[in-house]
Amino acid sequence: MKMSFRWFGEDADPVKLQQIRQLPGVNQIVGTLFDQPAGAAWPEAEIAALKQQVEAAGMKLEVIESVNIHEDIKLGRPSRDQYIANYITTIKRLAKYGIKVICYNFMPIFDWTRTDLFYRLPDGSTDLAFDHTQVQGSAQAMIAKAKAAHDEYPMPGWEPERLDDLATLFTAYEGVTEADLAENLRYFLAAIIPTCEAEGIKMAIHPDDPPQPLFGLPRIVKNRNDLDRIIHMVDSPMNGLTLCVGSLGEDPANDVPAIIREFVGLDRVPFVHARNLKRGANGDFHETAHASSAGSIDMYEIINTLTESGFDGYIRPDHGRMIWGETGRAGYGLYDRALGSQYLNGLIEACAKAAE
Ligand code: CS2
Ligand code: MN
Repeated sequence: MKMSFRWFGEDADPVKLQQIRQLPGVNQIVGTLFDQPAGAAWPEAEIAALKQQVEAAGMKLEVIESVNIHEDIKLGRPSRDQYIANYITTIKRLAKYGIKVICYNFMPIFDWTRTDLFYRLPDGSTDLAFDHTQVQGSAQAMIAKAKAAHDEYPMPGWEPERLDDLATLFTAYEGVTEADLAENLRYFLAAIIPTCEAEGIKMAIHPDDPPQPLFGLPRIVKNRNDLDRIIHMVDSPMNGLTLCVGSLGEDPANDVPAIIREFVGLDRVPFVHARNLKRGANGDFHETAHASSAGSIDMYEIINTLTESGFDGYIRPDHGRMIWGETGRAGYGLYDRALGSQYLNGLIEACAKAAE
């Protein structure tokens, strides 16, 4: 397994490459061009510069997270073909600079959704949390509520400057069913996978987070059956999954070790996100430190199952707590993800040696 660390770029990330470089056994950066809007063809010069920065710091750049999907592709609008053409251009340019895996998601309107970015844990640290009672009601009611509130920290995706766009987007999704969204994903994959095959790039779709429908929007990457449907939409080793332990694990009905065994066994998992969380009732949860003892997920079982299944792809710690007074991007500070990387490396070494 190749231990990696997500980094948002020199301007967007308070964490420095030189700091990541000092983590033992972390040799891979999961990079992105943070400023590129969904639908853009990524400029080659910026890809080249990112690669150069990472290599100058003594690490490798082989995974990109994320190349975001334009809403017109998810909605199946006629204009999607132009955005798909741009996506293909981006794939070719990334391949030219040695990228092997692209992590992406197919969630309408929002990426991950949390109701609290500063949930306080008993040890005084903070982490991300989800409380279903705060996301009840229609999209219209949610928008009205968000407009009336003057929160210092609105829910991610519900920032005041985005609310008018949100209303338009929600209208566009009226009547779009799960079957429609799945068909639009299939159309996208059918268009891009031949290029991925030619260029040697694996696509790795990220699960919906949380893995349940929200605000009446369709969700199609929630559980084992969804993943099974996706890998068969276009039956190619380049059409793969990001196995996000935390996202899938938020639903107690998901048997994450069984999902690992099945899809790693099929060689469809190029990328793993490893994090822990504590589940509450009704789909509620808060995130925790990575250790098994901190949350509901047995991380030893996760790493041991990956080892037994022969997983040799990229893995990274996922969201971390904010500890030791660190400020910055919630979920993506240095300290707790650094601890997570070392804990995971310990489990990986122990499981590998036990299997020898
Ligand atoms: C990530 C996602 O921060 C996170 O939760 O796992 O934002 C992920 O990068 C995207 O969904 C992938 O497109
Ligand atoms: Mn994830």
